[in-house]
Amino acid sequence: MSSRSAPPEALLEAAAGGDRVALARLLSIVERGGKEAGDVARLAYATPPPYTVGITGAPGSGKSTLTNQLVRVARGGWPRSTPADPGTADPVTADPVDQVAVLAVDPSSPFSGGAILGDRIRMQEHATDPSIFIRSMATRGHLGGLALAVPEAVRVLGAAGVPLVVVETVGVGQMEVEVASAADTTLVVVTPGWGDSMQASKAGLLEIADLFVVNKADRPGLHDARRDLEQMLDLSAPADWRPPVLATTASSGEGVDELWAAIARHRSHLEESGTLGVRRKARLAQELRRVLTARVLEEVRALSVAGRFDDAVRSIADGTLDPYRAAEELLPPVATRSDPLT
Ligand SMILES: Nc1nc2c(ncn2[C@@H]2O[C@H](COP(=O)(O)OP(=O)(O)OP(=O)(O)O)[C@@H](O)[C@H]2O)c(=O)[nH]1
Ligand SMILES: [Mg+2]
Repeated sequence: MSSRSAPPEALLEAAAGGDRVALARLLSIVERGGKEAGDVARLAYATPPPYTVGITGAPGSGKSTLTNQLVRVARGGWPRSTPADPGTADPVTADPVDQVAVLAVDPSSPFSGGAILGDRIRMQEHATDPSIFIRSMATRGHLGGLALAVPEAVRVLGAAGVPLVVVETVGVGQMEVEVASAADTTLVVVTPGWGDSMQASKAGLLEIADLFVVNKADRPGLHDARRDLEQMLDLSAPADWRPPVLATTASSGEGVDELWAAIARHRSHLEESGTLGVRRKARLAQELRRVLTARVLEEVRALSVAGRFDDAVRSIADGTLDPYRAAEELLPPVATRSDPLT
């Protein structure tokens, strides 16, 4: 059977059995969006989500190198750490991660070129490892497409049996932040000397970061970067989780074990406090809002090419109609439509 024409059920079954081509096809469907993506969603959302780690930060800060290292460490399993003993990662792994998927997301680029090609090369040491699945996702035309596609892709990976998904996003703009924060644990990567260049985005970063990573710790300025972040955290409203600031040298792997242990601690914190469920629900609400928005925009697009639209424009030009009444006629207010949820 050619999996190109295979129904989503068959593709997902094959993907869960380790068929990477089937998994890649499912993700391509999700990336394209539309009705087929909806059919895949019906299956993907029936399974609980995988644990998701988001990594964001300025271009070139070392996210891919860090992801590469994290994947290596994660394959050893979740470190055993208890709240009473948060500093140490037990070398005996409690819960080996038998599969890891990496989604490299580039909202700034409509093509899977440049930076992502570089990522592929950096991830090559894992390329032949059957337990690691790497995929890049770029914007395919429609605005907001990635914000819809990435969470669905994560769910597809989960439904295919992948317990851990790392989502790397390039950049620190609004879209990147939205994509990155669609994770259970969000890492914000900065480098020594980051402060001046990212002044404007500091507040936004603070909002999404569960952990700060000062990467390129081998470069001068580590101390200042850490102090800068700690001061910023001091000024923010106290919460039950204060994002720790970790230092890594991704190119050598230094600090990555500690980073992984900190991710595990954050996960334990979320699970034990019940925050994980609350946050996931909030993200689902956000996702549903996005899907609704996309539908409305689709309707608007369809309306604006219909004959009735041109008629309305003519009437507005004649002075017999105004844009607001025209809009109401073309798209009746929600209250007057039949409510699909009742
Ligand atoms: N000195 C030093 N260089 C590093 C470190 N980590 C990464 N690099 C180098 O920094 C450059 C960028 O690393 P990437 O991992 O591609 O950074 P990135 O954040 O994924 O980059 P984009 O995806 O393009 O935004 C590469 O040349 C890395 O080898 C580090 O800890 N120390
Ligand atoms: Mg990268």
